[in-house]
Amino acid sequence: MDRAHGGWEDVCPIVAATDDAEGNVRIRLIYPDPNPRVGLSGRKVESAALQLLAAITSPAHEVSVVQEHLGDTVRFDDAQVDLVGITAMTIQARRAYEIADGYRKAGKTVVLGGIHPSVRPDEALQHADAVVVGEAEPVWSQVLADAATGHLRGLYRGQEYADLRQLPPYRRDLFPKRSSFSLASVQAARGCPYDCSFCSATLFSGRKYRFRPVENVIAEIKALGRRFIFFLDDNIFSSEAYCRALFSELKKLDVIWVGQASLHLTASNPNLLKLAAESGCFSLFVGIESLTASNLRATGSLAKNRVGTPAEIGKSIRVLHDHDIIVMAGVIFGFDDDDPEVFDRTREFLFDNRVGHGSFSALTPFPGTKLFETLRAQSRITTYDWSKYDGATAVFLPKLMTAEQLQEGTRRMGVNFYSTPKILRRFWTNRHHPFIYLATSLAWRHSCRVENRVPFFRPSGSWKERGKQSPAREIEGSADPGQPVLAERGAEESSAVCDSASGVA
Ligand code: B12
Ligand code: SF4
Repeated sequence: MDRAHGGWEDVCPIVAATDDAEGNVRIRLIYPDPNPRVGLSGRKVESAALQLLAAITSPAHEVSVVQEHLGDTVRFDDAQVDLVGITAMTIQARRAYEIADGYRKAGKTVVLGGIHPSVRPDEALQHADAVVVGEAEPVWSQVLADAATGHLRGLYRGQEYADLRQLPPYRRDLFPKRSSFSLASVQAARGCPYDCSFCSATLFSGRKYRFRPVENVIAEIKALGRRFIFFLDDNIFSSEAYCRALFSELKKLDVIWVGQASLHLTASNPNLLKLAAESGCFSLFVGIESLTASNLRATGSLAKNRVGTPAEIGKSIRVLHDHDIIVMAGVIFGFDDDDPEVFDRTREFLFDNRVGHGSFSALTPFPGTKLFETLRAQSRITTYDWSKYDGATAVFLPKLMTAEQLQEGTRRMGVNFYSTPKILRRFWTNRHHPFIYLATSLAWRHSCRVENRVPFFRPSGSWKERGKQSPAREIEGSADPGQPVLAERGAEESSAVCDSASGVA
C-alpha cells in the first residue's frame, strides 16, 4: 500500500494504533465546495483536515480524496467506495448534506465531521450514518473498525482532546494538486485561552494550548521541501518559551511563513517579534476585529487585544511594520456599537496606518458560539440557511444599521481597500517583501472584484453599489436548529488554566 509515514510511526502512536484495524474499507474523503464565493478565500487552499484524517487512517484501508473547491468531481456511482468521510465548516454544511444524501442513496456509508457537524450533530445525523464530534484523532480508528463490521454507532466523541505529541505529518501524497498560493499548511499548536463571543475556536479546541513537539514540526517542514509555510494555529505567538524554540529552529531553514497572532502579544514583545521575522515570518493575520473599545469589551476580544483605541492599535501595528512584517488586519462589522459610519472610519484608519492587507467580514453568528445564542434569544437571526454564513451576507439584524447597510458596507470595504492607487500608496511601508506584497494584493484585489462582480475596467475607489443583493432572509427548511452540543465541554473548561500569558488572533 502506498503509505507515506516514513518512520513517523515511532513518534506517532496514533498511526501505530490504527494499524491494528480489521477489514479493508475503501474510504473517500471529501471537501465540499460551498460555491457562493468565487474569489480566493477557501477556493485554493488544500484541506488540512482531510490530509490529517488520511494520515491517521490505518494502512489496512484505502484512502482517496475529492476536493471540490480544487476542481475534483463528486461521483455517487463510484463502485470503488465503501465509506465517505465529509468535512464541513458551517458555510459548507448545505453542500456537505447534499453530497451525503447522494452517497447514502447510492448505498454508501457516510461519516460527517468538522466544526459544523460537531456543533450540530443531530442535524448532521439526519444525513449520515455517523458523526464525529470534535477532533477525529481519539475516535477515528473506532469509527473505521465499526464501519468495517457494519456496526456504526451514530455519534462518536473523544473523551479527551488529541495529544499533539502523537500527531503524524499530514498525508500530502494523496493531494497532487498544489494550491496556486503554494502555501503548505502546518500546525504547531491547538487551543485558545480566550473565548470571543463570535468565534468557534475555543469551543472546538479548548482553552488550553496543546503543542506539537518543535522537533516534529521542524521535521515535517523539512520533509515538505516547500518554501512558503502557512501556520494554521489560531495564535502562532502562543507561549514565549515554545515560540522561541520554534522560531530558533525555523531560522535554520530556508522557509518564509505566515500565521495568525494577537496584536498585543506580538507588539508587546519586540524581541520575540524580531526572532519571528528572522525565522522567515513575512506576514501576520491579526484579528483587530473592531476599532471601538465597547465592541471589543462586549465580545471578549479586549482580553486578547488589550488595546482598544485606534491610536493604541495604530501604535501596535507600527511595531510590526518596524519588523518588516506585513499586517493583515481582520476586521468584523456589525457589532452592536457599529453605526453606518464604521466603514469610513475603518477605511481611513487602515489607510493612514498603511496596513498591507485586510480581511473584512460581516459579523456572523456561527452556531455553537455565544453570539449565536444571544442573537437567537433576541430573535435577531434572519436565516438558518448555513450556505449564507459566508461572512459576506448579513444573516442577522444589526442594532445601529440595517442589514442592507451591513452587507453592502462590508462588501465595499474589500473592493475599495484593494484599489490599485491604495495598493501602490501603501507599498513603501510594506516594501520589505515587494513581490509577496504586490502579488498577494493583486490576488486579493481580483478576488474582491470577482466576488462582488465589479466590472473589469471600473476603478475600485468609485465603486458604490453592487446591485440587487438582498441580505439573507429566512428560507423554507431552515428552522431554528436548537442547542449546541460542544458548549458542554467548553463550559467544563472555563476555569482551565492556560499555560502562557497570551492572547490570540
Ligand atoms: C485554515 C482555515 C481556513 C482556510 C481553509 C483551508 C481549507 N481548505 O481547509 C481558509 C483561510 C481558506 C479559511 C476560510 C474560511 N474560514 Co476558516 N479556518 C481555518 C482554521 C484557521 C484552521 C482549520 C484547519 O485546517 N485546522 C487543522 C485541521 C487538522 O483541523 P480541523 O479542520 O479542525 O479538523 C479536525 C476536526 O475538525 C475533525 N474533522 C474535520 N473534518 C472532518 C471530517 C470527518 C469525516 C471526520 C471524521 C473528522 C473531521 O478532525 C480533524 C482532526 O482532528 C480554522 C480555525 C480553527 N481553529 O479550526 C478556521 C475556521 C475553520 N474558519 C472559519 C471561517 C468562518 C472561515 C470563513 C467562512 C471566513 C470568511 N469569513 O470568509 C472562510 C470560508 C471559506 C470558504 N468559502 O470556504 C471558522 C469556522 C466557523 C464555522 N462554524 O464554520 C473557523 C473555526 C475560525 C474561527 N475561529 O471561528 N479558513
Ligand atoms: S482570541 Fe482569536 S481564536 Fe481565540 S476566541 Fe478570540 S477570535 Fe477566536
